Amino acid sequence: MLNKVNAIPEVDSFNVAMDIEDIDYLQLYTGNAKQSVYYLCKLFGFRLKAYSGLETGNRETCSYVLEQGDIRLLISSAYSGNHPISECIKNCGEGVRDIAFRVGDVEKVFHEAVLKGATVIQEPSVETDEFGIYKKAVIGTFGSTVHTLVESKNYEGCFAPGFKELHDNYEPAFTGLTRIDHLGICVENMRKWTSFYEEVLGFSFVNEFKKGEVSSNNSSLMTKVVQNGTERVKFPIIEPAEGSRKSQIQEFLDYNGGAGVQHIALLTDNIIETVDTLQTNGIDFLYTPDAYYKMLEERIGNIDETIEELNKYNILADRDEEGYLLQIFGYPVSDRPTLFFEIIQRKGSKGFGNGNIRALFESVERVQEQRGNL
Ligand code: TYF
Ligand code: FE
Repeated sequence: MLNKVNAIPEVDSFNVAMDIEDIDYLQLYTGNAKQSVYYLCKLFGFRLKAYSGLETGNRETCSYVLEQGDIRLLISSAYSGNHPISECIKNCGEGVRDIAFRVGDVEKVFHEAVLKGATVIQEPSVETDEFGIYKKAVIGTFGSTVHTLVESKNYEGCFAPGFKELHDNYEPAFTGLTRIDHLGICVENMRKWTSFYEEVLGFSFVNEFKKGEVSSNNSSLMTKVVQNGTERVKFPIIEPAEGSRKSQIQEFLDYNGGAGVQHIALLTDNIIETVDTLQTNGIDFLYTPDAYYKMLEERIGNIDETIEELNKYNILADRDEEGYLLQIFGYPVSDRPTLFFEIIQRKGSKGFGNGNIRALFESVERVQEQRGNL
């Protein structure tokens, strides 16, 4: 009876997984936000929308809001070495530290998640300015990653209170990236974190690949995909499995100082045009040997693209009962072999290209050999 003020009525009928609508933004911590913004705009075709920093009265951190299609990135740096952002970069390097969810009701999602065992990082708060009401709360997840819960349905500003509208004049080439398809998450313990998303946030389980099903001759992984109620948030949770060599999953964990977002998979409606533009802009993708394409026709059957064009661009293809998908993997975006981008186009398939893991691991092993990380 003592905590009556905090009691949330009708919590039982509240569906957390449905109230989490989508990823609102991904926040990346970087040592030099200004230059990361330049890279993401010029090479990947993002556009600058908003800014917070010294010029807007923010004495602690600077953040740039980048957008493309439904994708929103928040690129942040700190002005001092003892700020948590600087500490985080020291330990984990540059990467995704916040997967913010757009929710219908912050208080309800927060209380439900905390009731089921989520760590509290920041209690629900309300900020108001001339553009409306912005509510948020923060809970912890794998590694040093967090989920900010954002309720902005009554907010009309460019991003959040404290941000001012700011535009770039980079005029990047159109790359055609439309939304975040999924985030590949590397963890030490797959069961622990799939259970977290299932139990704490009500996510459901999509599919699973065990050790040996997805491996090269030398390295291996286990993965299980979880998704939210609207099926807009999809997380393949990946754990390294024993192999004779260090897998790229273990390499990620070593250099990231533990669990984290390993790849951001971005969706396009035309992967050939997207990859062509990204390559012209100067982005390198993993190489796939010709032998892969010799066997591809048999594996993939009839597709709209020619094997020759896929081969030319190093694009991988995979088929399941519902259709096929095309995907390609980039190199890590910073010097530590951690975060990278995947580009993906779906033609019916709702899978994640597990038929390509062998080819992928073999390409990565060639690069790992150069890094001395086998
Ligand atoms: O997200 C996925 O599951 C696929 C496959 O290091 C994958 O993109 C898994 C692990 C990995 C790279 C890709
Ligand atoms: Fe992926």
